[in-house]
Amino acid sequence: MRKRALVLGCTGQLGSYLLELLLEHDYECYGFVRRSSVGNVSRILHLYDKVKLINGDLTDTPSIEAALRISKPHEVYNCAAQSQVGTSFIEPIHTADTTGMGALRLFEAVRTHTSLSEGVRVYQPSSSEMFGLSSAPQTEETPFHPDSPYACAKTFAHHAAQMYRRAYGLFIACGINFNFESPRRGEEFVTRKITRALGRIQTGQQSVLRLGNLAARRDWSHAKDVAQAAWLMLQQSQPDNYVIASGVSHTVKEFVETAFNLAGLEWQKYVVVDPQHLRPLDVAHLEGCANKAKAWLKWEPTVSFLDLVKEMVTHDLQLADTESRVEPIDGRK
Ligand code: GDR
Repeated sequence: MRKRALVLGCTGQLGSYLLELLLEHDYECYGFVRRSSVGNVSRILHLYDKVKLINGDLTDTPSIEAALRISKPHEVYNCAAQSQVGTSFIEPIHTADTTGMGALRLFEAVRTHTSLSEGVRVYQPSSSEMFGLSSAPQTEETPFHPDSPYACAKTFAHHAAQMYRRAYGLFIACGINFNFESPRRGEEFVTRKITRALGRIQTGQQSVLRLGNLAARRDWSHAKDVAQAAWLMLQQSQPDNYVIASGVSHTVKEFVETAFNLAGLEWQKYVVVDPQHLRPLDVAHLEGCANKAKAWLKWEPTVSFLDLVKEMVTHDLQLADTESRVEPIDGRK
């Protein structure tokens, strides 16, 4: 029998890579999609005829229950959230409602719904942001010090996942994900903001790149590798928590330098530190130790920092080049 998977947040970076992976493994795939008047499906357009999409929202319990009823999943991947840390300071309630309560609504819907809870396996993406100021390298045992509304919401969801395991025997596995990137990364996150700006600078469409904290140190891996880890977690006999990280960290400044060097540009000529992009609190150093995932899941990150930056820069230089050549038709001619 073909396995069925429901991917919440399937239009996002991680959700789209997960759909590809699950289709490769011959799953019958369902995607849970938030309605949007401007269209938010560009990352999964190439999968449209292979995935059944169900409209819904993590703030709306009946729509989650309907998605579970329709898809009858063996595996549920909760990739839906308000995932921007900076935005969470501006929209703390919305972030708590989607990222924190949204996960709880899903767990509760799985628990109470049908015969599902018997066999269904749930993947919950927890976040390295939960560690806050705990010193690096961080492991599954490192204490949490959430320092943003987003981190608080993720910590709540992480604890709820474990409580649902213990109280009801639900299979909920948590990937404690460090930063993960790709050419599909949203443009408001720092890596993609940098590579998109680089392309526009190269093609004369932008002259200045305004950034915030250049000293922040992050552990960046490829989103495809994180999708692979998520799937592996649900193939185990027991649910557990796993740090998913490359084990190497770089500062935002190092990302900028690497990207600009690849394009042959001097970053100092273009980058301006703008206080508007500083957060009220910003985690200084995140660097994960993924030994547990390596030992139990046989997971390994496959893309180095340099190859990740290269892939994003190459993609965004091409994209900007294409954009720069789009000329509206002059209706007078
Ligand atoms: P992060 O990712 O907050 O680590 O969370 P982000 O790319 O937004 O920031 C990384 C670091 O860069 C600094 N920074 C800037 N960030 C943004 N977005 N824009 C800027 O202009 C800028 N300038 C400097 C930030 O202050 C920060 O220190 C990501 C998200 O994907 C979360 O959902 C996920 O849980 C964690 O990674 C692990």
